[in-house]
Amino acid sequence: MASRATPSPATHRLPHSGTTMLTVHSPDHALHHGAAEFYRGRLVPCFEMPSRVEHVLASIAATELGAVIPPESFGREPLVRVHAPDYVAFLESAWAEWSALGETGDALPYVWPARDLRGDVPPAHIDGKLGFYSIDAAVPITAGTWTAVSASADVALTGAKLIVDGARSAFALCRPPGHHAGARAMGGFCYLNNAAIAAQYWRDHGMARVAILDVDYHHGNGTQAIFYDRADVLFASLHGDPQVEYPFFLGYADETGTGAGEGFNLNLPLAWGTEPAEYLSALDTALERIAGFGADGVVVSLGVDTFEHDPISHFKLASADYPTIGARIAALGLPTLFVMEGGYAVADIGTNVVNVLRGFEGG
Ligand code: SP5
Ligand code: ZN
Repeated sequence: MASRATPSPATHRLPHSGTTMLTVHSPDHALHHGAAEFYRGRLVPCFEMPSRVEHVLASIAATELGAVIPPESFGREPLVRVHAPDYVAFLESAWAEWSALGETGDALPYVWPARDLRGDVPPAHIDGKLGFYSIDAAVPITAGTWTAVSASADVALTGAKLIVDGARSAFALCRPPGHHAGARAMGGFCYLNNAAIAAQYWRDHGMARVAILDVDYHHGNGTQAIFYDRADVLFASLHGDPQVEYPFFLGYADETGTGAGEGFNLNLPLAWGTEPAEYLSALDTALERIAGFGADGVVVSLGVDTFEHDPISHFKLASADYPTIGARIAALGLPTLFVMEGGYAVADIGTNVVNVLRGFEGG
């Protein structure tokens, strides 16, 4: 019941054959194009830009990866399985409320309910809502943001459904990314948590245990928080040490889960300057934990901001290291959904992503 063509047994296998992995992509991502994010006292151009996706699509087209297909629409229901309904409503109405003020530039927050303030009362005014529902000022809301973020979630859900329907793997080319978005907060270029939405979809469609492997350079604080008290979804992450790296306030090794979720969260923080050998050793630690968990499937939060030339990150992976990551993930032998997260060395993103996927496919 695979939704893709099965190669005939007589088909001669070329060196990169077996690359039947479908990519799910929506052009609606381009409707989200923030101008600026707040960084060190000034507004700087957004690192998270539409051309990222175009580079990945170009690399897919230039290789022997499988077809690119559009997403189905899943509506609101799978979103509110991991996000609070009031947060989803905020994302949907934020631009209309902002533009009603007469503002024409991007919406950004400027005040947050930090310690000693009320964090339990959503304000009525859009200025208050922007802070209430965010962790930072790297999440501009534009006229097309809601269309883009809901399409990005549909991309992840379509990939998840392909696997429920029998595919071994799929690549959800999500944009905007998702792993910094919590149940009720945007942040770090993320609005809806695509990986978490996909993992929950799998739980709701027959998988008893789902693992999420987060290989983005930054800790997936939103994903961790969403599943922190649950034993049915294991979260394992390799990332820049939060003592010196965004998101700073989550991602430490002593965060192991709570309540029923105790023991089902694994953080492997790594120092600035981490070299490939040390990175791959940490990856093996995460993969061993996932193998021991007995997952029915694994969602990979695939950021390639671990690249040595990434403009905002500090690991030392080369393009030639990415096939190894894919191959080691494949060795789990599990249904695998790759969900695009970060990666800002724009011209190299395509090469690095396709290298992971081809490494997974054995190419
Ligand atoms: C999905 C994802 O990878 N989000 C990353 C969010 C990172 N936000 C902090 C950005 C800090 C920008 N640093 C600029 C350094 C310029 N040299
Ligand atoms: Zn990242």
